[in-house]
Amino acid sequence: MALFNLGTLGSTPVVKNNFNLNPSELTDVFQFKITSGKNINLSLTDISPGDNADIRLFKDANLNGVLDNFDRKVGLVSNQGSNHDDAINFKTSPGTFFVEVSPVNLASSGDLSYDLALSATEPSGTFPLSASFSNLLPKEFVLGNLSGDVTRTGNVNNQNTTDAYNFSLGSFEGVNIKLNGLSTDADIRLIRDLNNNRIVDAGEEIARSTNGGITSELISNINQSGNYFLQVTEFSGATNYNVTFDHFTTTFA
Ligand SMILES: [Ca+2]
Ligand SMILES: [Ca+2]
Ligand SMILES: [Ca+2]
Ligand SMILES: [Ca+2]
Repeated sequence: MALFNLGTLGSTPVVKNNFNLNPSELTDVFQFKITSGKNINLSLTDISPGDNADIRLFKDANLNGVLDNFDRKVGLVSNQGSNHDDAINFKTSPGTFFVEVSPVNLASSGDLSYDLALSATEPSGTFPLSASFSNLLPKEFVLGNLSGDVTRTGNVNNQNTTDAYNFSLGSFEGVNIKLNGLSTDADIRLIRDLNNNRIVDAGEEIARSTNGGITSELISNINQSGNYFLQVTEFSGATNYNVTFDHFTTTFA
């Protein structure tokens, strides 16, 4: 096991690119602390083809500074198959945490590579009362190029504060995006990751819809071709949701 201590994690993403797992180094553990209540965001991307790694998040529950079997009794896991991205978004109280990256299977080369990004953003529900979106962009739900209307259902809660949908529009295509079916407040934000670093940088937010209560959200008339991420984010507690991508055609490219 390799252990990396990241110190105090804040909202600025910490990026660990091109890290490797292999039979002699099967697990990487990243240790960090947060000093007030935060949303911990983890994004495991660019897993090498043919490989599969998962991420687990544990709190140092017995406060001894070490990841041990006591801490492992409670944790969160993201275990998508193949080399699909893995993501965890956890609203939690202060403490020391451990992120464990471990392989499910190693390709014949026996050498798995991955990128990991971590951030701790301000949670919603406290002042200022604005939505708290993750600044990481895992491809959690891959819709591909939209060619017709798509509706997906999901749930956001304190153990999964954000869902990220990845889609693209071709020439002569557009989309209206609606979030409804809410039982508590949730919000949406649309991103174009122009520098393709899987992090939300200045100027990459296209639109957001952050109505209060259980009012539906709408981002309408998106009509530029390209790749997009839509984030669905908890604002005030657990809720199911329906997100609809209403596809239309345009007369211009
Ligand atoms: Ca411990
Ligand atoms: Ca996985
Ligand atoms: Ca970016
Ligand atoms: Ca809302």
